[in-house]
Amino acid sequence: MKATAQAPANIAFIKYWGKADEELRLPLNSSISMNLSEAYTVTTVDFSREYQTDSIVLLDGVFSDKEKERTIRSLNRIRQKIENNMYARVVTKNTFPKGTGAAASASGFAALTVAAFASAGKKLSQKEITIFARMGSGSACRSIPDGFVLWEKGKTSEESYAHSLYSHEYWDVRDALVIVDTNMKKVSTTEGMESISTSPFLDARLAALPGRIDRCTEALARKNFSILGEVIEEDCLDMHHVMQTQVPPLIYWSDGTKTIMDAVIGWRKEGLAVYFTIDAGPNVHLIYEGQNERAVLEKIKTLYGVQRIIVNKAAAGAHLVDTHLF
Ligand code: 2P0
Repeated sequence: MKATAQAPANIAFIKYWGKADEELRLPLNSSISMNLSEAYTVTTVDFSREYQTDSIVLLDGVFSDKEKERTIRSLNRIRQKIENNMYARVVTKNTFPKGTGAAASASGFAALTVAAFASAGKKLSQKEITIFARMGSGSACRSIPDGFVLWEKGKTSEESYAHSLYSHEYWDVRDALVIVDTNMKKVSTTEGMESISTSPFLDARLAALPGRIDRCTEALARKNFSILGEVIEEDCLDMHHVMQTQVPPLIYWSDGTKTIMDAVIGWRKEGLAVYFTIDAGPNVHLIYEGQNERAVLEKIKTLYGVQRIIVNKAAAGAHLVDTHLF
């Protein structure tokens, strides 16, 4: 039976960087994110006896062999759970450029997991679905629940799941994803994380994280935007500090990235409440409240090197939709 799911990308306020267990994708730390309304993946899965093999197609793009293998490993875990040996046809599309730090793997594995279980007619709890999505790509578990999401690191696979802290309607926080570079990143996040322990600053990061998680959840609870923005920026810079001091160093920033970081700090001095965060790529997410959108967009337009801006509100989590891709 065909089933189609739509899943948002998410932007981490407190980042996931480093695994305690590579195979299960258990993270070294808990993380917090917001789902993005305009950056999402739609995936149709059809498990059927008619197919002799799995086929995986990305519309408007190309999957590498590695990515196909990883998708098939996810399908295998799902087949084991549903006790079924049927092959699947998978067709997927993204609304945003792949490999730009816009977390296509998060929305991709979230949509795949929801569509695959629905195609097999298997109902799981949301918690269980986040666990299966996590094994595809860690950050994918955060794209399943609604709105503002906490991924509990947990010590075992069953304990490492994501849940909603607040719905997408709770607070009008926005994320303007400023694209300065659409080239594929050179080092994948999975590969990059493998050498995290070579950074002399990892221990300091891990020691600071529980306090940061508390500050972030408290800022959300109180809707205190300046505390939220400060902790988001602090954690972004801290994660990139670790990345940049790994061996070999991972430097995801380009000139365009730094131009925007500097500009944001300047705009704040002028009284505009906007903060930046950056994932494993050169593009910059600007975080601000809805009431400041016009002012933020006016400012971005003055910058050199901006290719595209994707303005996001907080979004619902992964869900089934009626229109199939084939
Ligand atoms: C995050 N990132 O928390 C951080 C910020 C990248 C930088 O989660 O190996 O693609 O598939 O579990 O989920 C990217 O990590 O890594 C990520 P895998 P994933 O959003």
